[in-house]
Amino acid sequence: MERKSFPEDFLWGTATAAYQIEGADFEEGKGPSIWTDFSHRQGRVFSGHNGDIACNHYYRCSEDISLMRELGVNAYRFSVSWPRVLPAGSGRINRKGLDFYSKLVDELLESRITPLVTLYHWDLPLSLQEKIGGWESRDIVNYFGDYASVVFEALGDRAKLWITLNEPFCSSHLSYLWGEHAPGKKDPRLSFIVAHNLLLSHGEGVRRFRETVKNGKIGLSNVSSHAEAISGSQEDLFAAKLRDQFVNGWFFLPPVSGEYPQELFERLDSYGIAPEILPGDMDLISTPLDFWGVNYYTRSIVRAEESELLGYSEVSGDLRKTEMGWEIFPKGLERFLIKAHAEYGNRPIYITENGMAARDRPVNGRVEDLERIAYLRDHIQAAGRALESGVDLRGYFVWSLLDNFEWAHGYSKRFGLIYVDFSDGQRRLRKDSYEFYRRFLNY
Ligand code: IFM
Repeated sequence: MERKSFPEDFLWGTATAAYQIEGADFEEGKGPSIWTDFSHRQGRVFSGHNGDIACNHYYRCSEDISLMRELGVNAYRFSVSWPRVLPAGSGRINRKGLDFYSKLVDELLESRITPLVTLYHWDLPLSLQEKIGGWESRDIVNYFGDYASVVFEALGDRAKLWITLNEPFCSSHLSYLWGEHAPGKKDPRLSFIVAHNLLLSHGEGVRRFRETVKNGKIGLSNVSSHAEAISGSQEDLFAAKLRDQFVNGWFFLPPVSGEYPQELFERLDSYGIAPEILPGDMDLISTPLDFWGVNYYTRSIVRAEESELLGYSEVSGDLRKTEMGWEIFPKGLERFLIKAHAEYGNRPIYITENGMAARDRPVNGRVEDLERIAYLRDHIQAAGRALESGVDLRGYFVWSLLDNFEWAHGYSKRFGLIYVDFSDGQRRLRKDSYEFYRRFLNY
């Protein structure tokens, strides 16, 4: 499948997130985030890695834009660091922080690269965690709204494509159910409260957007997983449904239907951990959004397990796996896109993340990441097939432009099209997959 099989205005890009690439974590007026704190706590992140310097993108931004220009992308997805803009989470604005993003947007536009801006990709200002418990408190909704308004006002005259939150599934459950991400708590009840507050904040973000940004579009990027039952038994099929509701439905349905998925909600309710819904909550959550961001990496296979909180357990599949241990299943992307198109409010869709971690090593100045090339080729084809089936697909963003700080895995997992040598001044080296994508985009 070639680029010309896709619509001419299709967005082809790469994606990154602030804490994963920027570095300069204590510089230029930036405040600490919950990830600054978490990564500096012993035993939380692989080998004690942290985002203090990361890819040093804050200081090498122009070089990274040149690399994108050479690549031939026409879009770039990045996130704004809330504590870089509002060091204490609210109140005083750090002008240097806003200027950084403003210049980034200008340079992208000069390079004919459309910016797709994510407001929140997991780096909550630490002061809000300490002051109100972060996402655990409903008060966060207004704090997020105020932050969103500051950023919309600063960039919204030029940046027209926006995402409120990246993967609220992770900021709730990875952070609060399994405790693997900041702030590292393990409390099922809290994790569903956090998920609810994230969705409320998403709605508030969309509301503020309509007040401020003219001719813009805003959406939500979700983890998107294709769930399969291990057998055709009724119990396993129901388990797959619960898994689908937990990962996908919980975050894809309420914004378009104003309702949580019924079966999972009832199950949580029976354990006394369903979130409390106040009058007006679901109206705010379902403030109409313009598009979906689909972040697709893998599938999951499940079997019924009544003793588990969520009614299922995951089974390891036998397909080839990436360095993250995730099965490679491009067909799942096609199926998920068709499902999202049919079940989640018939909105335009951007694949806002897709890519794989591999054990990349430079040999004589070259990184031959053949598996990644195959992965990208097969997923782009799957996206093309979904488009042919009638899905309103508008764009595809490779995760990621650069090798970067992969959260609890630190720098041990490499997702980039560009190799970053973290032991040699963050030197960049184009991998073979960069060359593959460049050719795909240019011919
Ligand atoms: O690196 C992450 C990104 O921050 C969110 N989505 C998944 C990616 C790979 O794990």
